[in-house]
Amino acid sequence: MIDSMIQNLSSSSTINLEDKFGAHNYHPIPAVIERGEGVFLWDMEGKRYFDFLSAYSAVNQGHCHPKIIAALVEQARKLTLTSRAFYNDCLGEYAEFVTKYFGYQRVLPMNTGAEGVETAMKLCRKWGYLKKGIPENEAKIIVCKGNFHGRTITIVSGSDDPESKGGFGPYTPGIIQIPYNNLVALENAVKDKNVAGFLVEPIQGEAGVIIPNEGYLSACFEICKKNNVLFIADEVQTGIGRTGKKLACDHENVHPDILILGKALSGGTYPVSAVLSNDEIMLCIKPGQHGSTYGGNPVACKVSIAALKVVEEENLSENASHLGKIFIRELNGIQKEFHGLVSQVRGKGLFCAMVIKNVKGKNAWDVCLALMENGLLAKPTHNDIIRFAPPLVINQEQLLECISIIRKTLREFI
Ligand code: IF1
Repeated sequence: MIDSMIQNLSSSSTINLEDKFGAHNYHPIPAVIERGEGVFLWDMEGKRYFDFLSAYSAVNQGHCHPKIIAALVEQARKLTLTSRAFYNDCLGEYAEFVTKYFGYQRVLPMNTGAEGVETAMKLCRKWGYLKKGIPENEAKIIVCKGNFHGRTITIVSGSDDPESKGGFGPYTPGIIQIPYNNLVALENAVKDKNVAGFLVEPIQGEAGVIIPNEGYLSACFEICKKNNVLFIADEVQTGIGRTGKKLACDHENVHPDILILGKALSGGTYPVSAVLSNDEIMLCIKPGQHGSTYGGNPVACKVSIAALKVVEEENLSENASHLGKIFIRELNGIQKEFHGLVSQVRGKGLFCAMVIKNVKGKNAWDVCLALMENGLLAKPTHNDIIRFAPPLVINQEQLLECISIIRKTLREFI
């Protein structure tokens, strides 16, 4: 009976099931995706879409990349999980590969981006007590207004977004908010000798692809170094080729003291995150003081190696840089052509956003519904901003086709 029910599901009946039996913690664009390949997604009725969200930059390598899936399947048939109670035959190889790939001495493997951020915060505090001499329980971490680092109670304790934070108190103490892209604010905040670290997104993704001034990151790094404060980069969304470099920090030659990765670390095939640092910082955490059941599991290790190799073999950072220049040039042209509807466009590599004015009672959500009808999937953030972030495997012909879809769609609103 159950099988027959499942076989007859359609998009609308699937949505109804989720609505009836699932938590209501999301309001998705009403596309029910059944299959993905490269830059494309297909819904249950077989309609094809260009994916311009990439699962928030987790699918940089394209949906179901054959080499990553092969690594996943091969390892899954052999050994999936031992926990860290024992060694497994993949973690050593992965630890060497990923630390050399990003230029660090050590990696602490976790699963989700939020776990990576929590790990970095615990590591930073521990370093503050053991190495900086901050009095116990007095360590502070600076974060930026407009941040999004995940949804745990400690992480939202540093959020200024009422949707993410409201109603989840009491909050974790020791997190200081300063304005993003404001060096004076950071210089003032680090004067507090109990500050252990500065946690920052090189580009604020959820805030709407907010790109700081040229030189902001390198200046922040220098302020942190001068004040013995750890510079912690959350590259969960900006990393692994998205902005046209391996890491967004690479645009300013900044080497974070602690680097947080997630999402595309597995090419969207498996929850994999990682915290990278040097011996002096990473070895502050001793056996039994941190970890997780799945952290560093064999499947995650093999999938992550395959996912990172794909980025190099297919020159995905370079492709994002090259096509990103074309994309932002075309978006600037679209902004001028539709200036009554589009107030701003911005982007770096294939990490772009368009700010939509409310026109005739229509908003960014309506534009995304129309884009969906025209075969392109994107989703607004903060009501008026549409993020455009296709998989980095997109080619120029596909990008130009998507630019035509965006133009065609906007014409429907003027
Ligand atoms: C959702 C937002 C994006 C992140 C950065 C850590 C994490 C994220 C810079 C945590 C995760 C995801 C979460 C996902 C949607 C998406 C998102 F809209 F929520 F804010 F990308 F902007 N650091 N971002 O962007 O990683 O624990 O999710 O693996 O919660 O709906 P995670």
